[in-house]
Amino acid sequence: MPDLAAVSNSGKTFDTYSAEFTRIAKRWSHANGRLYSQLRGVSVVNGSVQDLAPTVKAYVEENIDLCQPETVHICDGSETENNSLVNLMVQQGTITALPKYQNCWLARTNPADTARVESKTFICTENQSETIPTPKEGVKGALGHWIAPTNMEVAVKERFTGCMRGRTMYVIPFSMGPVGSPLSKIGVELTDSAYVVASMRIMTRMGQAVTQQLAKGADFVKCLHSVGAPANGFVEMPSWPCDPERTIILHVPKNNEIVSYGSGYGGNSLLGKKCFALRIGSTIAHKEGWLAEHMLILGITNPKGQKRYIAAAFPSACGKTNLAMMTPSLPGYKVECVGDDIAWMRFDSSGQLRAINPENGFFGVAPGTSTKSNPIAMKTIFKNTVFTNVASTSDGGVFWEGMEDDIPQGVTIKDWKGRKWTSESGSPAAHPNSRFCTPAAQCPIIDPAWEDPNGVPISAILFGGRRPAGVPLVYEARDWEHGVFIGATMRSESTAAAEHKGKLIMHDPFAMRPFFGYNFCHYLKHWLSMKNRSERLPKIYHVNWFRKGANGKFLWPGFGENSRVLDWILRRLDNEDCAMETPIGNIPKPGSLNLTGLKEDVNTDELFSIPKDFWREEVFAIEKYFQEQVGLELPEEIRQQLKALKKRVDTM
Ligand code: OXD
Ligand code: MN
Repeated sequence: MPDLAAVSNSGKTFDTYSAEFTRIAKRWSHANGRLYSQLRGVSVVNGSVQDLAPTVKAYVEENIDLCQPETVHICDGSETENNSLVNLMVQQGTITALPKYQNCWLARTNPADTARVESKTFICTENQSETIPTPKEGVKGALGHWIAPTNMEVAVKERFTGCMRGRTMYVIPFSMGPVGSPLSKIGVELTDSAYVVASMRIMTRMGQAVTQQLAKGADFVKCLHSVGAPANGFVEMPSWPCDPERTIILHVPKNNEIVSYGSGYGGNSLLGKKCFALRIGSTIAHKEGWLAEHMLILGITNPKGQKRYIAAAFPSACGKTNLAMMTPSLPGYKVECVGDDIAWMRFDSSGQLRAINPENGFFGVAPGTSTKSNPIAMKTIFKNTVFTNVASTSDGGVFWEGMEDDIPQGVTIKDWKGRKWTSESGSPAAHPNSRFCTPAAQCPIIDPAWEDPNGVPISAILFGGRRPAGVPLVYEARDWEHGVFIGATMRSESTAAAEHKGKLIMHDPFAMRPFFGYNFCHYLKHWLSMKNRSERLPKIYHVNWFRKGANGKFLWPGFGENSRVLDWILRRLDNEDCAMETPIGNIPKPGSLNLTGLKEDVNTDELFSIPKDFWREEVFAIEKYFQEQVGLELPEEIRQQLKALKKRVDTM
């Protein structure tokens, strides 16, 4: 409430007092028994303006002026708030109930808005070289996109002016990481999408507790988001307004600021995830001396009861969620999940690398998730979950490729566009990038320390990708520098997580190619510099579950059997003499990978072979990539690593 006493004590006449009172009374009204106020003349329909820190209030006001919403809703993160947003979305046709499960919802997006749009994602810095290395003349840069500040200003004005007219601006205070942890960071997202609010409530710690941290003066990352419609024109699908033609995702590291327009989908709109936790996060980490990475974090306990934590970077849709929730096939092993997508890691004062999962939920790729591939995910996702672009079943449930065995007889299916679907339809039932958005705390194997404010101690880092040919199941880096080189030279088959078509083998250094917040070469130097921070650096490995044999079939069964690879890694961490040197790194000595009880025959010779021709081409591809994308900026240590690999491969 405004301070009326201050008004009455200000020595004004009764008339001015009464006029002022009327003005204040107009600004404040009672509705549903709650006090509502205004900001910049716009009604605040939920939450209290007085709870907002002055810096947050100023940020909201500035964007009210720009976006011109009809109302403002300050999110408190409560269940009541969530229920009313869910009701609103049901009325608008954005989501429908899935009565087969408890509190689960299905959203269908505009088919033009189904994935991250890497081509429309930019980092804004004064100089291009802060954002991306300078590619060779005539070559298109593939390590991010730069935008100049003046161009960004024009792009924002053009798109955001009046974009929320007639609608509500939601103010979402959120924390990446447990509220109050020294490793966590705060953000405030302004959005015109109720779907985004409901999803951010799952994916982040959101609402009142964060507002309180902000009131204590905590810094925050500014996140502005609009679906861009209907105020800006014709909407083809009113239940999922968006503006795909003009979608743009902008990041300003200097101001810790994110601006996203035109898409309501996933990483484009849930700004805590890729935009904050990775792109802006990596720039903050660079400044502050830590690492913000596209990595899962898992805890693994061996049969002796010894527990270790591992972080692993795989490109999008390459099985991070499956590994993070693995059910080990090796007896006596236990895996527990800390996170499935992002790790924030820093060395503590004793030189131990510690990691937190900054997220609060899983935004997992649905197709391929099944009782066989990931039974733990299947036990996690059927309550309190928002599914997007999966298929629906006549008994009020969901379906996607991989769930064939879970569909009762007689049940019919509608595909992600709502059309009748059968296995003969000739198109997938669920969109290949369809997702479940589900609270992490529901995971039956969530690690007891997953919210430890100090993070969990990391013993090993894994890099990996989908490599159908030439790359063995596992190899170990010779040392930290070699490990950084392995991360820098990661390649993987493209997936549906972004807008790429076809199955290309793409360079995806550190699985961060779409998520670097600053120049890749500076990022490499930052990783290399970590070796000066500790004498207890984690060991680094490369894994590949996806190698195919001459018959075109996978050589390795994957999933729970990957525990055999983790077992070998853990034994290496215990300095067991179970590795042998090869030109690319150390692989298991023959017979040292525990294959006892494996149900199918595995051709280990083929699985671990290192074909000279393949590796010559690999070295050539890496050399070309560095020459074209990075040129002289490539750190000397990486250049030397490449030279040494080439020599080792040539003399194979
Ligand atoms: C994701 C991605 O959504 O990497 O996690 O695309
Ligand atoms: Mn990801």
